[in-house]
Amino acid sequence: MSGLFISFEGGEGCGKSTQIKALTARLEGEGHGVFQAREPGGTPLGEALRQLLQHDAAGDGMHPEAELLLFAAARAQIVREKLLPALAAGKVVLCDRFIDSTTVYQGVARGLNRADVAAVNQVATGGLRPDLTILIDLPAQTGLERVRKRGNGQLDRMEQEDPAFFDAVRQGYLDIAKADPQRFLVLDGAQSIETLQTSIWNAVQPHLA
Ligand code: Z5A
Repeated sequence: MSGLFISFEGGEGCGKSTQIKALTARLEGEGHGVFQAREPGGTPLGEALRQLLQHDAAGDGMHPEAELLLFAAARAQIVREKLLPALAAGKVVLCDRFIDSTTVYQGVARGLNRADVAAVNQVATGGLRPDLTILIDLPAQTGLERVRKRGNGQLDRMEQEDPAFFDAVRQGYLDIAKADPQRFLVLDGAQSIETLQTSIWNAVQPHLA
């Protein structure tokens, strides 16, 4: 595998998509091939699972264990169908959410057994791990307000969780980042879009050498 794998993590509305777009433009401007992905989604199967996880009535009353396995199924597909081929072709893969979302949302916030979540992540990825993970940290309320302002007022299934759930997500991310400082770059998402762009570029550049 010769490409570079960068994942973006954080709570709702923290600015991942905005930064992925800016980083893609910069990388492509410098002649790098880029492959953008988002989770759940990015393949026909993954997009169908996304719809089921977030919106379809068939997902009402979904048990946390079922949710875990559906996110994992979407990941198993995108890893093999898209990410591994892109990395093999030498591309920079920018992924909006990856294994850490599962660790934090299903493991920490939903309270599923952490060893089980890690085992499911392992099956889904076949061991693929990001070279760099950019965690954009933001108070949950600020991110949710951004999403509400941006959107059509309709919240998906997870966006309707109570504030304690999102506070647990934020703390969960900070805890796993602290435990793996080699892989994680933690940024304050309340900074301007441009300041964040500069910090991300400074962190990515050494990996391109
Ligand atoms: N999930 C899970 O539970 N388990 C898993 O394994 C996986 C996912 C993979 C996916 O949500 C949901 O699935 C997510 C976790 C769960 N649920 N929750 N809650 P999604 O894909 O629909 O959305 P998201 O990833 O949570 O976030 P998002 O809505 O795509 O937001 P974002 O990409 O982080 O932010 P943005 O779109 O770049 O910015 C949001 C707005 O803020 C926008 O209007 C920007 O212009 C503005 N913005 C961006 N940056 C700034 C700064 N720096 N200042 C001010 N305003 C800004």
